Formats: sequence, structure tokens, C-alpha cells
Amino acid sequence: MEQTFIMIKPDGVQRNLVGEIIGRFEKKGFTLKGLKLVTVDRAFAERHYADLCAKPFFNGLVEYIVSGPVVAMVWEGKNVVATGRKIIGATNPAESAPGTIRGDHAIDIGRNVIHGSDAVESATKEIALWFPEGIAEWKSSLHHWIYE
Ligand code: DAT
Ligand code: MG
Repeated sequence: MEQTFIMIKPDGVQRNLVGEIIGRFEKKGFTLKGLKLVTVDRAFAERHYADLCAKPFFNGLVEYIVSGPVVAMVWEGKNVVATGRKIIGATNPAESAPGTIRGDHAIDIGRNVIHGSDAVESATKEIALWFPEGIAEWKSSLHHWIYE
């Protein structure tokens, strides 16, 4: 089953959006496989966003991610990477549709509340980076009520 890495950014934690965000993934039917509240350092944030290191906003992005605790999660389910991105909404909240997390809860691109992996390959890399200790092994008893 597919897995994705989802992170509630420091603004999402500070703004008490943790329960709201987790609820959206839970209610959809996805399964929580990893969860922790962590504050990361610059080097770690730079590794997470390594692909963006040449961007003019890279420094501000790293400062933002290290500015407080984040909630790091692994969610599992059919098509969870692409569907997770839809639940999150467009990168720039000015363009995120209402009903998405960013569309409902964010205004500026540099305070867009949440991260989600953009492909199965990056999800695998991000899960390995954020959860080197591994993730929970369990199967939801709701499985056959959610999947046919
Ligand atoms: P996403 O988080 O939707 O995957 P991304 O990977 O392209 O978007 O960029 C990572 C984060 O960097 C994004 O959530 C917010 C910030 N960012 C992206 N483009 C930006 C821009 N043009 N100006 C300022 N911040 C930007
Ligand atoms: Mg991205």
C-alpha cells in the first residue's frame, strides 16, 4: 500500500490546526502509520528541502521550518500521495481551492501550514529521512469498509 510523508509546519502547530489536519486524513480513510512532534535544525531542514536549495526563497523557507515544532507523519492508503496533495491544495494559498487545507487555512505562500510529498519516490526518501527509526506496523480493522 502507498505511503506519503505529511508534515504540519510550525505555523500549523502554533495555530492549533493539528487536530483539524489529522482529522481530514483520518476521515478520508487513510491510515496513520507514523507520528511525532519534533523541532528540526537547519541542516535537517536543508536536507528535507535539498531540491530547492537554488531558489531565492530557500533561506526563508528553512528559517520557517526550524522556527518551532512540526508534526511529522506517515499516512498510508491507495493513491495517498496524489490524493494527499489534493487534500492539501495548491502551493500558493492564493490559488488553493476552498475546501483544501491551504485554501481554508492559509494566505501567504511562506506560511502555507503543511507539507506533503509530491511523488511516490520523494515520499520514500522523506519517510526514510524523517523516520529512520521506522514506523508502526498495524492494519486498520476498518480496511474492508473503506476498500472494496
Ligand atoms: P509544495 O510545498 O506545494 O510541495 P514546493 O515543493 O514547490 O511546494 O515548495 C516548498 C515550499 O517552499 C512551499 O510549500 C512554500 C515554499 N515556496 C515555494 N515556492 C515559493 C515561492 N515562489 N516563494 C516563496 N516560497 C515558496
Ligand atoms: Mg514540495
